[in-house]
Amino acid sequence: MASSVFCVRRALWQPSLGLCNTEACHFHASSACRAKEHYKALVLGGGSGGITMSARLKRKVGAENVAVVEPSESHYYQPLWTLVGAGAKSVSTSRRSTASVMPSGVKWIKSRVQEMNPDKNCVRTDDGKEISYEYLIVALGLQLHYEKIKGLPEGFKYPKIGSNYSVDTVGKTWKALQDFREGNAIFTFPNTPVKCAGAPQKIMYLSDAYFRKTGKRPKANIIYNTSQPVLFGVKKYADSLWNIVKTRDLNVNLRHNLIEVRADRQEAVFEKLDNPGETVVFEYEMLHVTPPMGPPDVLKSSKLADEGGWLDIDKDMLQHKKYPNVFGIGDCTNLPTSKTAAAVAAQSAILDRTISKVMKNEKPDKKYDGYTSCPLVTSYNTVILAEFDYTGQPLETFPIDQSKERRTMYHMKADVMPHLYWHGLLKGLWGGPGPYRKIMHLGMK
Ligand code: FAD
Ligand code: UQ1
Repeated sequence: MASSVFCVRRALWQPSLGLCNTEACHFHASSACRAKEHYKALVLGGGSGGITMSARLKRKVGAENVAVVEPSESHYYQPLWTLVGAGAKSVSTSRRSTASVMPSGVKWIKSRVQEMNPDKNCVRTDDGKEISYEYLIVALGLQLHYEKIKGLPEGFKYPKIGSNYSVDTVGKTWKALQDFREGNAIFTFPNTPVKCAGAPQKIMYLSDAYFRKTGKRPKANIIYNTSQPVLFGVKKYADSLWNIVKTRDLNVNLRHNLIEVRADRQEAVFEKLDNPGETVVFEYEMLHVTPPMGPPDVLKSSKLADEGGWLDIDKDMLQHKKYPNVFGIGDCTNLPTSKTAAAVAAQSAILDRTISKVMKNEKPDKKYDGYTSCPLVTSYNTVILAEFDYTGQPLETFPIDQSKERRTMYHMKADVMPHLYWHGLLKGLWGGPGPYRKIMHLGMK
């Protein structure tokens, strides 16, 4: 490992000569991995974190020196899917072509990364291409595992079941809501880390509101079956949510993990995590599934992963713990904070700074505080805006009590955030609300 560090330093001391020009260097990329393509900055994944970082790197090193590996033709603003599942937005408003969000001049490599070889500074794609790099930014997101629930994903071909977590199934949530007649409406939370940990219950509050609006509420028994021991991880917001759950007559079962869906019979099987071996079967008239999630396979099988399979980076600087020319952002990382686009925004500003420093062979100085945010949609016109840091302490932008349901925050979530995403975050111009927080709180205690 010492030789890798040595290499990075040499490359930094002699930027005009390109990467590692001595025989002593272990990762002279072009000879080591026979790559035909080489980039100063290679970004893996063209989702929220990948596009954001490619825009920032373009400003740093020039568009021609940056490439993004991303197989999908479409880029989605996933936070909108909560509202799509509830019929408040159309799925088409969440989509843009990958070509249109790729910063101009940046090379889009339309392939899937199949292997990462950080000892040789090179990756291999599914079409056999080898690409070498000087700096690698890993932004591969996470993988959904519907197949870990018995009966899925094939159960999605039946009605009454949907999932806001995939573009293929989010429309089925709205259909199930509209088709609901009488019975149990069940919402689940798996026994794994998830992205946007509030989303599994946001759709429950929206469903409750929809049933009330359409006169179906007296015929609906609304149930939230979560693997978690709590309703939400931060007490301030959990207290507000428990209040809502009580006043709206919603039933919460903690430590209930979905293990099987019998979609032909409209039955869902849960294991009780506190009583090993015990299962319970619920009939449903509507089922919203939040699938188990995990790190991407390609990452899990690489040297870049920690023991859990997530990208092993320093929680302050976002630099890989063993490979100093590798960095990470977003859902694929092992940062101990809640996985959201809001977190990606805050991380992008820090990572930008860290990479600048490393490129100049200086010590990174700015630290990521774990900032993340979850706009908890509690009806068709209210949101509780949860914002917090690594310590689980609220880190609120606005000088008001954000644990209260507010119409202004719904407007921010539904109408303002999409613009901030497409025109601010993805252009590398929005690094989270941190700088504005101080101004907002001026004069406050
Ligand atoms: P992604 O944006 O998922 O991007 C990963 C990219 O990697 C994808 O484009 C994928 O195609 C690509 N990829 C995967 N494998 C490979 C491979 N082998 N080779 C090359 N490319 C690959 N966040 C909020 O801040 N607020 C919210 O209200 C909110 N609500 C949400 C609601 C829902 C229903 C969902 C699903 C998410 C929500 N999020 C929310 C979370 C947010 O969308 C994610 O945290 C964010 O998109 C993470 O960005 P990322 O770049 O890490 O991953
Ligand atoms: C945010 O920065 C962000 O990324 C663009 C989101 O993702 C969609 C969010 O949901 C939120 C809440 C933030 C934080 C921004 C403000 C103004 C509080």
